[in-house]
Amino acid sequence: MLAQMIYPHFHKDFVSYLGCNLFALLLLLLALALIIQHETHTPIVISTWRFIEAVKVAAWHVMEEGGSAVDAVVHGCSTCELLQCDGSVGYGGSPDESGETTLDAMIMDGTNMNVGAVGALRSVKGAIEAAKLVMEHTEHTLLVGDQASQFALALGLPGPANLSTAESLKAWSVWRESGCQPNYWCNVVPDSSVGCGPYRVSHLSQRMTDNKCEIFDRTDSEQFGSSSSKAVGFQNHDTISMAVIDKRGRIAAGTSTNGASHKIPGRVGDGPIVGAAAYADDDVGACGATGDGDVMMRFLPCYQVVESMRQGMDPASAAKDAIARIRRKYPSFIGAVFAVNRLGVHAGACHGWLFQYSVQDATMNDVQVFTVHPDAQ
Ligand code: SD4
Repeated sequence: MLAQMIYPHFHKDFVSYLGCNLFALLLLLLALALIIQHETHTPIVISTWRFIEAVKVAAWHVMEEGGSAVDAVVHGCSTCELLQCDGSVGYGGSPDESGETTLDAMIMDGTNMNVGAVGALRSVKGAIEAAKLVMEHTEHTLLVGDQASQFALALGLPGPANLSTAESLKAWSVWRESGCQPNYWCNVVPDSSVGCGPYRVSHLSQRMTDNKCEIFDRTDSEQFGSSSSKAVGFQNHDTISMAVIDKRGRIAAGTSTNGASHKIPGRVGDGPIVGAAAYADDDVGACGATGDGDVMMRFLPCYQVVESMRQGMDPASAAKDAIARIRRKYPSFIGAVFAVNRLGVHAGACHGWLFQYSVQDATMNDVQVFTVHPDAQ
């Protein structure tokens, strides 16, 4: 009132001022929405290697069916388990020293950081399904071995099944005939670099001549040969690690693998270790890894990637940094990671081998494969 007495046009001017500002605000919001829509590539599915079918199945689940990120990861990884992707996912691959195939898997829900995982799973083909049962029906995170199998069977998964195939048994007998080379033993007698076990712990005085574990080589990668002579190498990789962002922005990640060929029975790799082979957080993004799990799990590279992105690193720098941290201590390790932030921006980094990862996002009609060259050092 007072304002109107002093300045008669106050009301009119104020209303038009308000109107103009509201209009500007609406324009701003519209522009912001357009920018965000343009910048986000979600929903998105990313998987290690050229696992086209697995990505398609997961992408269909989130994009066509509007399903959850967790279910998409499980569908995608299950597809690879059934297809025995490149022999290193699912039954019939990576026989251990006794010829048996065992499976590792994990699923992580980045909305509530809930995780289920199984390690050294026997007699059950559906490893990622078993991991999901752990996540959804227990307060535990990781079940292993025979007891994990009993748990999965009791909760309805098909089995018990024989996880060996004619091919895996053949690979095992070829390995036996080659004097059990390569293997994962060191500092034992008889010398594990020339023959089979059973092995015993070698005395300190004998160690001068014993083969050393390559993983102790931190300075000279030439000295003990490269990792490609080990069981995880160029011809033997392909664990599936997958990350999915669904329509609601929920992020999940998971892994399924039969591990490393000729592993010592009982060995559990990085696959079911949270933050090692996969990690997800709705607030930030996700990561998947593949490679020499025995070394990589010591660095939790996927946890590192997600935390680096949380601190502001872009996905490419975060992936490179995680690989560099391992390389500094283990110059001859073989491994790779992919990183994806919550907008669906992705990148990969690798060391010791050429890495490929597969992507389908909301803007793509089909799966695209990205190739990442190893870092220079
Ligand atoms: C493992 N990380 O069990 C797996 C093997 C792998 O590419 O990823 N190979 O160590």
